[in-house]
Amino acid sequence: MTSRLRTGLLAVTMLAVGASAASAQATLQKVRDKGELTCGVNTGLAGFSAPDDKGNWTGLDVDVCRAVAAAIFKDPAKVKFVPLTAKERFTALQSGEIDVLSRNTTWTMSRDTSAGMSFTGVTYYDGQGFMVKKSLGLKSAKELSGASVCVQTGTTTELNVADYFRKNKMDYKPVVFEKLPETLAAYNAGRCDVYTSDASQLYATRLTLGDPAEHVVLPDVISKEPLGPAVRQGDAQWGNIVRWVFFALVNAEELGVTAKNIDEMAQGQNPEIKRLLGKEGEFGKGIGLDVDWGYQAIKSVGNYGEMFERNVGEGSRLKIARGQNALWTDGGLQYAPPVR
Ligand SMILES: N[C@@H](CCC(=O)N[C@@H](CS)C(=O)NCC(=O)O)C(=O)O
Repeated sequence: MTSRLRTGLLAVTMLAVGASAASAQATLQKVRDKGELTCGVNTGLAGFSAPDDKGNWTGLDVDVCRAVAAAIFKDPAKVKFVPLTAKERFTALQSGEIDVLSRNTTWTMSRDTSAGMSFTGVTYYDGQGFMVKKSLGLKSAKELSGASVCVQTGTTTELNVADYFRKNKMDYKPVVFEKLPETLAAYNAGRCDVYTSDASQLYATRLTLGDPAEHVVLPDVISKEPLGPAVRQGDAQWGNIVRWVFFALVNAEELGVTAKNIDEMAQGQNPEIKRLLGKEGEFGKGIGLDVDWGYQAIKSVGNYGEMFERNVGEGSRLKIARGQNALWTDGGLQYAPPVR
């Protein structure tokens, strides 16, 4: 190779690297140019993301995106929701079809390191469980040897169930589907003995079965399913926006800031609250947003506890206890680094 050719090649390579680094940093700009955030969500899972008959989306995963939109646009309505199946979700993020994936997705090492995406936090600590018909009279998952198990493909659920039965030296027959309605219909029609998924989803989907009281969730929790939002790898600023918006919601709960009292709290003297709400310091700068990024997020969806209760807790049909999702100060796992 001549040295001119080599210099030329080097220049081309540097250009390409420069271009990809620039585009990698561009998600915030892209979102601003579109005038809305494109958010990948579940096709319909009560409490997490579900559209009503007018096409309004609600749920914990939905609120995460609304909070991000509010931090950017000062308007939680500037979000386009894209419903995705378990199998479709990662391609949608990798291809740029969505800006953030907020769809009951478990943070695992392979997804975080080898699938072109990065997780930004844990919005719901979950674990995998089993649901069976009450009439079977089962008390524990250990009694499931020989069972046929309805499960959705492209999920950690499918992998965990294989581990669980192997570890316990039990046989099972997987009955695998791509979509949730098919999986549930199969379970309901008796094509399998067991339906397995993240425990939160067992409670959500049980409500959609003919008579919920005919089904029981077994007490066994067989895995760790830390669910959280993910962004494309390589855009650190964008990852920081999604990460810190969620941290702001958790910090707000810890500091007693709610959607209702936020204006009053912003006038108070607590320096931690002043920083969180943009009354002191310029913490939005590092993420390319205005000083009131945290204020806007909290004002629009409430703090994490409010979001939890409204969507999946006492204020919802699901009535899930805070459990591991309580704040660390209440014996739970939710803990956010400080704004300072
Ligand atoms: N958290 C697990 C499971 C997520 C998942 O997709 N679960 C299914 C079973 S309920 C689901 O949400 N399906 C809804 C759909 O595909 O529309 C993962 O990230 O792999």
